[in-house]
Amino acid sequence: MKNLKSERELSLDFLRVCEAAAIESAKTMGQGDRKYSDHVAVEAMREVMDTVPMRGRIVIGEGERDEAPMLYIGEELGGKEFSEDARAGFPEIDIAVDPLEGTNLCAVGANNAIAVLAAAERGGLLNAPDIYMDKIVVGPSCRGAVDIDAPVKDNLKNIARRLGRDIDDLAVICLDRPRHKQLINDVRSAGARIRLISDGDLSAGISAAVAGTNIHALMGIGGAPEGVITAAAMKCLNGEIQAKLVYDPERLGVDKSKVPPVEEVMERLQSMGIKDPNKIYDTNDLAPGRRIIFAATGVTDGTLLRGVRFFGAGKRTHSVVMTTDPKSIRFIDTVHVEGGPDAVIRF
Ligand code: VTB
Repeated sequence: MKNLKSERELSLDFLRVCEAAAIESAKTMGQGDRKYSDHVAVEAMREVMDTVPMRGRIVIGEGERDEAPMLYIGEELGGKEFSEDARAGFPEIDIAVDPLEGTNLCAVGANNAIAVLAAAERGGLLNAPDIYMDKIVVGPSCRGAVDIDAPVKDNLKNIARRLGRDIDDLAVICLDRPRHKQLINDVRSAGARIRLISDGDLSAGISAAVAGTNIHALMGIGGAPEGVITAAAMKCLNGEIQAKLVYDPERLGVDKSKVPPVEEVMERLQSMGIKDPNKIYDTNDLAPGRRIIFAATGVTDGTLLRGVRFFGAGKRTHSVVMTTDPKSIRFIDTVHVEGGPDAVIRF
C-alpha cells in the first residue's frame, strides 16, 4: 500500500467484499448444506474482490490451484474494469480469506458464522499451510502474560492477575473436540469456566481480545489459516496470539489414516519455507505486516456481530473493519436498500 489514503479506501472496499459473501451465504442458512453455503460465499467474495482497485494476491484461501477454482493460493485479482495503466499504479496487497468461517454453523443456523478476510502489504501475512495449529489468544491487558508451552493453570493465573480477578471469574473458549480432553480437564481443574464451541475459533479468538464479551482467552487446536487471520485482528485490537503448528496425529487424537503422513507434511512445510515445524509463532510472525486491514461481516448472529437480516426492501449487514495504520476499529451497520423509492429504512 503506497499511502494511508489508499489503505483507508481499500478498507471500505474490503467491507463490500465481506458483506457480499455474508449475504449470499446467509441466504442458505439452515439448509444443512455446508459445502453449498461455502461455495456461494466464495463466489460472491471473489466477484467483488476483483473490483477492488489493487494488485491483490491470495496467500491464504480455498486451497491450492488444482483443488480450488476460485480464491486459490497464488491467485491474482483486483483491478478488473480498470485500464492496464491504472492497474500499474494500484497497491500490491496480500490477502488471506475465509469466505465463510464456520460453514457448519451456517448450515445449521448456529451462532457466530462470519465472512472474513485480512489484507496487508506484500509479505505482511504468513503463508501458512492448511494444517492444524495450537493457539492461545488473549486481549491487550494480558499481552506478555501467557506462554503457549506453560501449564494451563499458570496461564490462567497470569491472565487472572492481569485482569484483577480470580481464576474462577475467567471464561476460556475452546473448540469442542476429543483432542481437547486434557486441555478441558486442565481448565476445569484450575477453576476457570469454559465455553465449548462446535466451530469457529477465529471469531472466538477475536472475542477473547475484546473487553466486555465475557471471554478471556481462546485455547486449543484449530486451523492454521484461521490463526493467521486471527493474528491480523490481534494487530488491530492490541491482543496477542501465540501458536504452534500441529502435525502429530497423536496430539490431534485422530487415527493416522485420517491425516497426511508426517513426512509428507514436513516436505510441504519445507517447500513453503518453514524450516522449524516446532516454532512458536507470535502475533508478528503470523501477521508481520505494518499496514493491516481486517474485515468481517456476520452471517449468523454472534458475540460481536449480528447476522444478515433480510427484510422486504433489502438487507442489513453488521461488520467490523479494522486497520492498523491509522489504528481504527469501525463497527458498520449497512442497509442495502433494494425496495425502490418507497422503501422504509428503520433505525
Ligand atoms: C478449525 C477451526 C475453524 O473448523 O479449522 C475447524 O479453526 C476444523 O477443525 O474455525 P476440525 O477438523 O476438528 O473439525 C472451524 O471450526 C470452522 O471452519
